[in-house]
Amino acid sequence: PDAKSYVHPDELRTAFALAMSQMYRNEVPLYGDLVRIVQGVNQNVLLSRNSSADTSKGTTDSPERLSLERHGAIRLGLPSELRTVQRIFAVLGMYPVGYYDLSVAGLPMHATCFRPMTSASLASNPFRIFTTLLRPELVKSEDGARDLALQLLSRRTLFSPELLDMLDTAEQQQHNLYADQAETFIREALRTFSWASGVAASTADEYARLRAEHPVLADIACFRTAHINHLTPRTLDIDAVQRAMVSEGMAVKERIEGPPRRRFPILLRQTSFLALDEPVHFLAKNVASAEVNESSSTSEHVDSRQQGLVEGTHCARFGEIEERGAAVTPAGRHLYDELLAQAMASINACSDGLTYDDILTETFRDSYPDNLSELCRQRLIFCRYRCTGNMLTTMHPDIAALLSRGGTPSEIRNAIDEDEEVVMNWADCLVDEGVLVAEPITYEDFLPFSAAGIFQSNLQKAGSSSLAGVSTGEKKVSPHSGGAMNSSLGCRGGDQGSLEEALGCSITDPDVLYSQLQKESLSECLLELQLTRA
Ligand code: OOG
Ligand code: NI
Repeated sequence: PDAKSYVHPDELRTAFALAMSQMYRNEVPLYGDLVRIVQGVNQNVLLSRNSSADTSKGTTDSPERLSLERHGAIRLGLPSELRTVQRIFAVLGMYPVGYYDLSVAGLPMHATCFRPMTSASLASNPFRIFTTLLRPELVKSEDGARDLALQLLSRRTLFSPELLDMLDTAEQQQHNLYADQAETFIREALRTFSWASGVAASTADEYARLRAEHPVLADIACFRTAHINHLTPRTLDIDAVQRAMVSEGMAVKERIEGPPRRRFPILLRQTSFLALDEPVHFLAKNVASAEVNESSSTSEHVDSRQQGLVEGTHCARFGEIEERGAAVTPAGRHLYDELLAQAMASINACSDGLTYDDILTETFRDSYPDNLSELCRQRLIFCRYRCTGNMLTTMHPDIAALLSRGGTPSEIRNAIDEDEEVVMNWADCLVDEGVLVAEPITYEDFLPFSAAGIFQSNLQKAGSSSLAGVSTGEKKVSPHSGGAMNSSLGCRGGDQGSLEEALGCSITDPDVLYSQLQKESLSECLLELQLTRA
């Protein structure tokens, strides 16, 4: 019938994200509480913003986007798993953006973020999944933990046959699905990311061996699913949500990751409630030895022979909140990284009772501009430009020359590429004259040191002794080096090439996307001004 048409990937992503949120709420009820708190705080902030008509505070994202907005995280063990996950997310309009080397923080993994890339898709639903892949070569493993992990991983199947069928179908239909297919796809994809009642794929003993090597190894290799380990709603005031979480009695991570609280938010600030101890059912019998003893080849065959399960616990799943500010340029990022390092050096040298957050606030106050016009003028943030409707009085000769090079949008964009600084300076003038307004572009990505801080506060139980570097009170510990939960891992540097090989496609550089958005908005303004002048 001709009523049959494809579901738009943006719609599919929204349906998937809502279903995932519902699933996680059922699995981790505390996440439901978190969503409720965040919605309350966001409503208050929006009310007070409307009444003061204040648009200088950063995000101009719609309230609709805000209420839908969240990110999740999964941890994968094998390149082949990542390849299929990449295919799943492509159907949802999510593509790998950004490379995150987590070895800088002592974690044997690297990551990318699957997210929408166009401004229209981001506005419709920016749902993202931070996806890490184990780097077995970074696990020291003198006692065979690495081999055990790989053995366990080689035995599991994350994807149901129905899901794989649906992926083939979607790819035959240029990454599209009809409504009935979409329903199957979402149901089966969610299965991949569910907790699956905590039935482990290993024995308690195997789990203990991996955990002793590195807690993340056990979390990745001992389960049957690529369970999401948190879902993160976006808030407009993370400090208010943090206070509300504490007053509701949640065990909350001690400090907020990312930049300090500012009048004009940049990048990303994050905090979480700590991971919960959850019941796990371990296999009673070692699958490998069962295979040897009974020469059974399929794991299903072995599973059906499991006589009872052994009860245990696993601590990894948590709830996180985030506050998003402006995307910064490479120069803005460089300054951010530098000030972070400076604050860290100061806390280690400091002895007069200041907390890391005090020092961070102070370090940024003196050196990182905290208002829109200075941030723009110093080219520290990416902006989207709009015409206000005020007439252009004089055309700058350089711009006139630039416009004379062509009249189509793509010709103008090329001209901007060649003469970006001229156009940016001109944009500054027009903003001053009230012909253009600049709005910050929301940061859609992640921060590797923050991610490491979140990881480390959740991989071990609160108060656990080897948890390095996430405590505000502790002064001689670097808050971000994270450091070796296990001393075996040195800093080996990233390996984007091998992550891309696993993905089967290249990773997009987020700065390229932000810069494109900025230039597109400028070229649209140029065209509009030229037309209204003529
Ligand atoms: C991922 C942690 C990173 C974030 O928001 O920075 C992350 C994980 O724990 O698997 O989600
Ligand atoms: Ni997160």
